Amino acid sequence: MEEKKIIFSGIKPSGNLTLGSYLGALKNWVDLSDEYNCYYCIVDMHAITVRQDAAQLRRRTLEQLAQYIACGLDPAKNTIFIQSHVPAHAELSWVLSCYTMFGELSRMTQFKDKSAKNADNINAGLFTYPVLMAADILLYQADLVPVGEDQKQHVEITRDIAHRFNSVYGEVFTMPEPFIPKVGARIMSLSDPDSKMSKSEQGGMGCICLMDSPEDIMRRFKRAVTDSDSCVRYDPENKKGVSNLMAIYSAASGKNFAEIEAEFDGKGYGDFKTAVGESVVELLRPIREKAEDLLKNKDYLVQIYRDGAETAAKAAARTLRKVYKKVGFVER
Ligand code: AQP
Repeated sequence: MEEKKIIFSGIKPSGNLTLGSYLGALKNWVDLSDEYNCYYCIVDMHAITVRQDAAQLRRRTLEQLAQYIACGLDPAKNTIFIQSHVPAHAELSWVLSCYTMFGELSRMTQFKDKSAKNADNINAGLFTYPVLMAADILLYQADLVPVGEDQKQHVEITRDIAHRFNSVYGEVFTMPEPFIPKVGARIMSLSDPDSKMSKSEQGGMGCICLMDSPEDIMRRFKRAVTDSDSCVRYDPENKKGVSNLMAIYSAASGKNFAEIEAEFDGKGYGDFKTAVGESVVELLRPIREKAEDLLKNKDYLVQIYRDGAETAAKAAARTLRKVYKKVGFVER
């Protein structure tokens, strides 16, 4: 029997998971989990590149695990684990940082964005973030990395690092490919359709979290920024707000853009926003309820992340051993 191809992906517990995290990442993770051997991680080490409150980070990490499972990730089929539980991530990251150029890290869009937003804490970790991400992916010899559009550049630098290492030492790392969903790859803020819906920018009217109440979700959709021409038409250049709502509606309802345009032909934005809001409420309701249930059973969650770390550590150790040997470290 042919061996299953490997997937790695992760999300930082830097805020509560959003509709963007779900449509851009988690939904696809679930779809891919039958066909691939999947490693799905909670990347807590990435989260501390921006200052976090320790108690909140710990709480969010567990909540995120519950939400992964509630979104449909079956722990029996997928390796679900916490990044800091597998030390090989930090170890490989150091080695790879010696094969990554200062210039290439300086070109990363996310570094530029995050350093502008955190001007008082432009730490080295924020700068070397893509190296740790490369280590995450390459440790598991991943073939595919399902991510939203915003993370494509980080998968590309991972390929460059892998290529550089392989050209010195032979085929040590599998070349990973990004896997970007057709719909939902970049969900924008409801209050500012020019910026991405982000976990770390919660609290305003622009962000929908997986655990939000139906009332909050409806209120935010009803206030979503659109435009003044009252026509539901997909035009991401000129009608950013409406096109974002259409992408959300399409992902939540399964309808394509032509069907959505026909459905709201001659109707105002009020009806449209209500329909989008209701479809998201129904999409998220079972996820929220299941996550709330799971969070009542801490022992179960602990068992899942311990088992996950054990499986992940075995796979990671194989790659790390090979890398250490190639670069010339004496065997323990
Ligand atoms: N708005 C989005 N639309 C589509 N996909 C998205 N993703 C995140 N936001 C959207 C995808 O979800 C995964 C989460 O990655 P992450 O948490 O490690 O990094 P991120 O992209 O930096 O996520 P956030 O929510 O913006 O977090 P903060 O605010 O902490 O930086 C990735 O696959 C991402 O593409």
